[in-house]
Amino acid sequence: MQAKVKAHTNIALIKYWGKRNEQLFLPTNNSISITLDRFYTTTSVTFQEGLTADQFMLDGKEIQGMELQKIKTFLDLIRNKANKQLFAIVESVNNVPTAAGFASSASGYAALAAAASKAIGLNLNEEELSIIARQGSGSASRSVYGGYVEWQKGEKEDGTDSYATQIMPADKWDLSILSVMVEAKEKKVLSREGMKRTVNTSSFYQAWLDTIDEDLIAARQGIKNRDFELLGTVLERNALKMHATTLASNPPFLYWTGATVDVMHEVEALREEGILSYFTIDAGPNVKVICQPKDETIVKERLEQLNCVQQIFVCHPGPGVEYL
Ligand code: 2P0
Repeated sequence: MQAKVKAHTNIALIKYWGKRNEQLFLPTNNSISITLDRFYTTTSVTFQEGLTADQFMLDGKEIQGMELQKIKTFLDLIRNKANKQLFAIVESVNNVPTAAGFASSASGYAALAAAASKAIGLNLNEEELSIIARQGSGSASRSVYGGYVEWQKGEKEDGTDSYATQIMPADKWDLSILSVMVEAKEKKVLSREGMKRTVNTSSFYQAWLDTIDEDLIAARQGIKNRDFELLGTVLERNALKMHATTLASNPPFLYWTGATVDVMHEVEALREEGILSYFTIDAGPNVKVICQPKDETIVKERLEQLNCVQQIFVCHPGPGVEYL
């Protein structure tokens, strides 16, 4: 009763920013992402007779307290689905630079969902797996698949139609995603708390909801037609809109620093010179810059010249969950 899985992080092009049901992780809107090749979590799960509690090892260290409780609650979903009440040993290794603004929750819960469900003997298809992963962390629903992915918000209140599907595999369109690390400080408002405050108080949140469909339509079309300018324009606009909702929250909050804005301006300058590149920003100060592989070297060089840039990690579209 053992399985080992590797799952990759993803970067949202159209953001998941708000839940309609916090317990089931049901989002207010669909989101679209690219699964990345370079950053991943490897997790092995062993269900065993005779254990008296779940055990969780992360990067070689035994984890207790709240983090262990979260894993236990998540494993309960899988135990209940399989109707088997056995405890597990979970061993995870993160290859994710969390300081660079990548959350390990997407790859972490996608890997855990796949490894635990296989180990316990559930034979889930990708949609069922996505539904389980979603209940660990919303963005994990997308990391089940490789390449270009859309998480359907679903209509039902029980969450059975809220899962991700693949728009296009990774090998159909290569793009360069440069993760530009400007600062390694802890973020002030965690994304879970930030999206909650936004939903509850932002005077711009209705505008976010009113315009999400047009962004989704443009992003899907940009991906399917491999129209980089169309995709880039909409992903940048969508990220700025997400951050505008935080500014109109009560109390308001801003994830950017001066360095974030410097990178944004450099991306704009590159575009004015005819080098197409676009930025997106998640719940922190770091920036992801997306360009075509032919421009990867020049974009990286130009961004490295900025004093505020500490490090740049270059990623490309990558695979979904892999059973090892
Ligand atoms: C996203 N983010 O679509 C958005 C954009 C951050 C900004 O998904 O509460 O860790 O675990 O469902 O998935 C980060 O939030 O939140 C996130 P939970 P999650 O990638």
